[in-house]
Amino acid sequence: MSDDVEKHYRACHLCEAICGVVIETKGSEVVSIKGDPDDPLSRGHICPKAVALQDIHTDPDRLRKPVKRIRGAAGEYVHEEIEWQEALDLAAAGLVKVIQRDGVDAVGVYLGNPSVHNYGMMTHQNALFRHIRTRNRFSATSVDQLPHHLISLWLFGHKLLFPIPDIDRTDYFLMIGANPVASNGSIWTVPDVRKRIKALTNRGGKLVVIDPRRTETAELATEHHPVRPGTDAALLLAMINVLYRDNLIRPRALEALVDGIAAVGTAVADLTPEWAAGHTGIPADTITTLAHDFAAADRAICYGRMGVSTQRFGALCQWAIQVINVLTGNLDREGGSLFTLPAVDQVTGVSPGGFDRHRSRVRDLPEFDRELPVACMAEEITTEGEGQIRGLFTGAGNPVLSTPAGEALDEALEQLDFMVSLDPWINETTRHADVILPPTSPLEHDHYDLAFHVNAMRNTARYSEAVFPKPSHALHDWEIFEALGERVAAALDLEARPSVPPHVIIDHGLRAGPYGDGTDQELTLEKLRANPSGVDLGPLQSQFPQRLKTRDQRIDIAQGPVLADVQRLRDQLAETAEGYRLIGRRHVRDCNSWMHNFTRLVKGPERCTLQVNPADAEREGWVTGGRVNVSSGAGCVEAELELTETMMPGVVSLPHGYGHGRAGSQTAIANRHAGVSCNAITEAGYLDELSGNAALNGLGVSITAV
Ligand SMILES: Nc1nc2c(c(=O)[nH]1)N[C@H]1C(S)=C(S)[C@@H](COP(=O)(O)OP(=O)(O)OC[C@H]3O[C@@H](n4cnc5c(=O)[nH]c(N)nc54)[C@H](O)[C@@H]3O)O[C@H]1N2
Ligand SMILES: Nc1nc2c(c(=O)[nH]1)N[C@H]1C(S)=C(S)[C@@H](COP(=O)(O)OP(=O)(O)OC[C@H]3O[C@@H](n4cnc5c(=O)[nH]c(N)nc54)[C@H](O)[C@@H]3O)O[C@H]1N2
Ligand code: SF4
Ligand SMILES: [Mo]
Repeated sequence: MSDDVEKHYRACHLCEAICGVVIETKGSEVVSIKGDPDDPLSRGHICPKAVALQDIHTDPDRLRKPVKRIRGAAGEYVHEEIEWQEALDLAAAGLVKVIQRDGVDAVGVYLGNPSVHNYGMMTHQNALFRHIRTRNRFSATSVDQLPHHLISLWLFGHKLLFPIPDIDRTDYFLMIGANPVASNGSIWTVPDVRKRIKALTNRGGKLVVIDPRRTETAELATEHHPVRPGTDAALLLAMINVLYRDNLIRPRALEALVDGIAAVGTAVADLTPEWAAGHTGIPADTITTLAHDFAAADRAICYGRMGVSTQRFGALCQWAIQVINVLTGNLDREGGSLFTLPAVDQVTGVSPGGFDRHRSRVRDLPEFDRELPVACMAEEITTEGEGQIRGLFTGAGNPVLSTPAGEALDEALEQLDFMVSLDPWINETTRHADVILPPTSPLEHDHYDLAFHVNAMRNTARYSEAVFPKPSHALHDWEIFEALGERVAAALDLEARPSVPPHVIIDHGLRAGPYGDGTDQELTLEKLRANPSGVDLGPLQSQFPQRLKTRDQRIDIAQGPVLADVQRLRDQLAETAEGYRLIGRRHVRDCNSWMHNFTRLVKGPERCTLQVNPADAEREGWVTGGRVNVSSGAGCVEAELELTETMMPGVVSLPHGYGHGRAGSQTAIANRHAGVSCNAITEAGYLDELSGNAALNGLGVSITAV
C-alpha cells in the first residue's frame, strides 16, 4: 500500500439513495469522504451518515475474526475468537444436526435490511439456502415494504415493478407516510431530495404531505395535513370515491390497458369524504379538494412509504395509491410515476414472486415470495410440534430490535438448539448466536447496486472497486455463504454447485441487459470500471405495455382480495380507538438499529424520546424531560418526554432501533446511548391481515407518568 493520497470512487451503500462518494486514503487510513459531483444520479450529494463508511471500517467493536459462545467464569455467556476453519465447521455442523434430526423446516432463516445493500449477499445466499429449502424463511421485508411487493405483483405482474416518482418533471406530488428528507428516500432512490423538492416548489409545483407528524419533509411542503395513524386507506378510498363521483376518471393512455374501472367505482361508492373525515381527522372538503387538485394537475404523483406500508391497511393503501395514479393517467407517464429500466434487469432475472402458497404453522399466516411474516417468527420457535424452528441462521439483521414484540423474540432465541449469525457485530440479536461469522468491512469489497438501481429516479449504472485490499484471513459475505453451502451439501450428500464471484455475475447481467451486447451502450463491467462515477442511462421513460409482466400485459385494478379488504377497513375503523396512537420516527443520522456505535452519528441531544403534542402534555401534566411508561399488550418501556408542536394531538412518536445495552452485546458506544426499544411495545398480532406485514404504526398505547 502506498503512502501517497489515493482517490477512490465508490457508492455509499448505507441507504437507498446510493450516493456516489470520493474517498481519499493514505495507506490504510481514510483521509476524507466527499460527494462525487460527477455521479450522474447523486450529483455530489451526501448526507451526514456518509462518514460512517469510515467509522464502520475502523470500529474496534467490529469483529475481525469469528467468535463462538461459551460459558464464562461466572456462568455468563461470552464470545471467544476462533479460527475460520473451526467456525465454518461448527456453523455447518450445527445446521446439519438440526436438519438431520428434525428436517429442513426446523431451520429458520432471517435476513435483514443490509443484505440488499450488499450485492454479494444477494448473488450468493442461495449457495447455502438451496440446501436448506425451509418454509421458515423470514426477512425485514415483512416489517417494511411487503405491501409494495404484493401490489406490484397483483397489478403489474412482478414484485419488483415499482412505480417511481418522477419528481423532477411533476407539477403535483402527494406524499403519504414518507419522510425522505430524513430517510433519503425509500423505494425511490432519490439522492438530494431536498434540492429536488425545492426545485418543484420554485417552479410553482406542489408538494402535499399527509403525515401525523409535521416532518422535516412536511416543513418543505406547500401543504401538510395531519392524519390519524392507520386511517390513510379511508382518505385514499374517499379520494377515489370523489374521482368517480365528480367524473374525474381520466386514464389517458392507460385507457386501453386497464380493466376493472367500473368494479372499483362500485366498491368505493359509499366511501364518501364525510365517512373518511370522521376516521382520518382530515375535513371532508379538504379530501375533496385533494382529489380535485390531483385530477386537475397536468402531471401528478401519488406516493406512500413506511407510514402507509407498516400499518393495519398497508396493502390496501399501496393499492389505492396506484389506483389513483392509474385513474388519473399518471402511471407510466413523465412527471408521474414510471418504471425503471436498470442495466442489470432483475425483473427479467428473478422470480416475479407469489403469495399464499403455504402458511405459517402456528398462526396460519400467508407466505410471500417463499417468506413468512416475521411477526410470527418467535412463536414458530417456542411452539412445540412438527416443523418447530430449532436452529436459526441470521444474516445482516437485528430482529430483536427491529421486529414486533422483540422482547418475546429475545427470549425465544435462547430456546434454540443452535444459532449462527453472519454479522460484523455482537448486538442484541447476535449475542444469542453460538457462532458469529463476520464478513469483510464494506470498504474491503467491491460494490454494485443490484437492488437500488431498480428503484432509482434515473437510470444509471455504477461499479465500485474495493477501497482497501481484503485482509488475509478474512472472508466476504458471499464467500461465507459459499463455504457454508459446501459444508452443508457435503454433510447432506447434496451437490454443491461451483460458483463465480459476484462481479462476474454482474458482468453477465450487464451484457444480457437492456444496455448490453448489441445495444448502443455495450455496457460491460470493463466499461463501468473505466467510468467509476457511473454511467448515465437517461431519465425514466414510458414503457407500457411491454414492461408489464402480467399474463395479458394488462392492469386489472379490481383485485378480489383487495376489494374484499375494504370491508375489514369499514369494520376495524368502526371500532373505538383507545389511548394514544404510536408512530415511529427516523433521524438523518441513524439507520435502523446499527448506526449507534459511531460517536459522530450519536452525539448531540438524546434522540430516543417520546414526542408528544403540548396540548396532550398540558392535559396530562407532562413536561419535556419528564419520564413516562408507555405500554401495550406486548410490554412496557420507560421513555423521556419531548413536547413538540410537530406532533398531531393524540399521537406519540418513538424511534425504533434503540434498546441497546443488553448483557453480552459488544457495541460500547451504542450501549452508552441505549435508549429503549420501540418494538418492545409493538405487538406481533397487530398486522396488515391482507399481506401479513407488521403494523408498526398506529397501535394504541397507554401512557402513565413514572
Ligand atoms: N436516516 C435514516 N434513513 C433511513 C433509515 C433510517 O433508519 N434512518 N432507514 C431506511 C429504511 S430501512 C427505510 S425502509 C426507509 C424508510 O423511509 P421513509 O418511509 O421515507 O421514512 P420514515 O421516516 O419511516 O417515514 C414514515 C413516515 O410515516 C409517518 N407515519 C407514521 N404512521 C403513519 C400513518 O399511519 N399514516 C401516515 N400518512 N403517515 C404515518 C411517520 O411520521 C414518518 O414521517 O428509510 C431508510 N433511510
Ligand atoms: N417499530 C419499528 N420497527 C421497525 C421499523 C420502524 O420504522 N419502526 N423499520 C423497519 C424497517 S423499514 C427495516 S428495513 C427493519 C430493519 O431490520 P433489520 O434489518 O433486522 O435490522 P438492522 O437494524 O438494519 O440490522 C442490520 C444488521 O446487519 C448488520 N450488518 C450491517 N452491514 C452488514 C453487512 O455488510 N453484512 C452483514 N452480514 N451484516 C451487516 C448489522 O450489524 C446489524 O446487525 O426494521 C424495521 N423495524
Ligand atoms: S444519503 Fe447519506 S447514507 Fe444515504 S447513500 Fe447518500 S451519503 Fe449514504
Ligand atoms: Mo426498511
